[in-house]
Amino acid sequence: MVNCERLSYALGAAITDIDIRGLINGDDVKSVQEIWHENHVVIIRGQSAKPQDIINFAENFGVLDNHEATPFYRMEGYPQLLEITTKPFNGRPSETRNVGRNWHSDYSYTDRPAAASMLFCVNPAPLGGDTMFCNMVKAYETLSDHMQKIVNDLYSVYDISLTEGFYERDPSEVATTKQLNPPIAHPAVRVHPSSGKRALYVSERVSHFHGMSQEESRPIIDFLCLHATKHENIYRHVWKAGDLVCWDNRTTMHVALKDFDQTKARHMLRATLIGEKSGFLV
Ligand SMILES: O=C(O)CCC(=O)C(=O)O
Ligand SMILES: [Fe+2]
Repeated sequence: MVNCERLSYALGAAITDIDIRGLINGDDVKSVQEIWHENHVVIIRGQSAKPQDIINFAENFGVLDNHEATPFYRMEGYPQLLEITTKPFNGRPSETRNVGRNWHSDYSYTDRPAAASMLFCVNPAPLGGDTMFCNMVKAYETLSDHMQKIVNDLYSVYDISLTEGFYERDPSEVATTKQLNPPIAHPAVRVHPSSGKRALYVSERVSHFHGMSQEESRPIIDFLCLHATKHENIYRHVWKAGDLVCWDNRTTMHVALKDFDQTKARHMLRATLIGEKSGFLV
C-alpha cells in the first residue's frame, strides 16, 4: 500500500512507506504512477540508495536514457546516470556544477525529449540550492481560449546553447554537445500519452517559434514563461540527503537555484526516462 501527501497547491506529493531498494510489486508501481500523473512531481524521502538501486527502481517506470546527448556528464560505469555535482573532477571544476539554472524540461533540445527524470540527492548544499518545479498543465489551462488556440499552432525551437552557464563549461565539450544537439522544433503544446492532458511546452531555452522571427517570438516566450512560473504554480523542493525526486518532463518545468556556496559539495545523481520521438531540425 502506497500512501501520499500533497506538498503544494499546484503540484508535488510525497510518497511514504516505500523503500526503493526493495522489489516493489506491480500494484505499488501502478499506485506510484497514478500519484505521479495526478501530482506531476513525486518525492520519496529517506532513501539510502546506491547507483544501481536508483537504476533498478527507475526501470519500473520506463526505458532509461543512456545520456548520449550529454556524454560528458555521465557517471563512470553507469551511463544511465548523470552526475550533477560541484565536486571537482581530475583537478578541474566540475562541468555539471551549473546544470539546470534556467527554467526547462529535460532533454527538450533532443529528438527524444525526456518523459521523466529521477534525481537522487547524495549530498545537499549546506544552505540553499533548492529546486523549483512548475505545473505546465495548469499553465496551459489557465490561458485564455484565444491564447490556447495561438499556442496550439506553434512549434518551439529549442537551442541547447540557451542553457544558462553553457559557455562556462569546457570549450571542446561545449562544441561536441552543440554538434550532437542542433536546434530542434517541438510542438509548443505536449500531449501526455497516458493521461491525455495538454501541457504547455515552452521554456527559457526556446529561441523562437518556427516560422516566426526572434523579435516576434520573444514577447510571447517571455509571457508564457512568466505565466507558467507564477508563485501559485510552483513547488519548491528543499533537499535532504536521501531524497529521490521524480518529475514528469511532459507536464512540468524545473530550475535549480544557484543560491549556494559552490565551493561546497552538492552532489546528485539523475536517471532519465526516454520519451517519444518528436520534433524536426530547423
Ligand atoms: O540539480 C538540480 O537540482 C536539478 C538539475 C537539473 O536540471 C536536472 O537534473 O535535470
Ligand atoms: Fe533539468
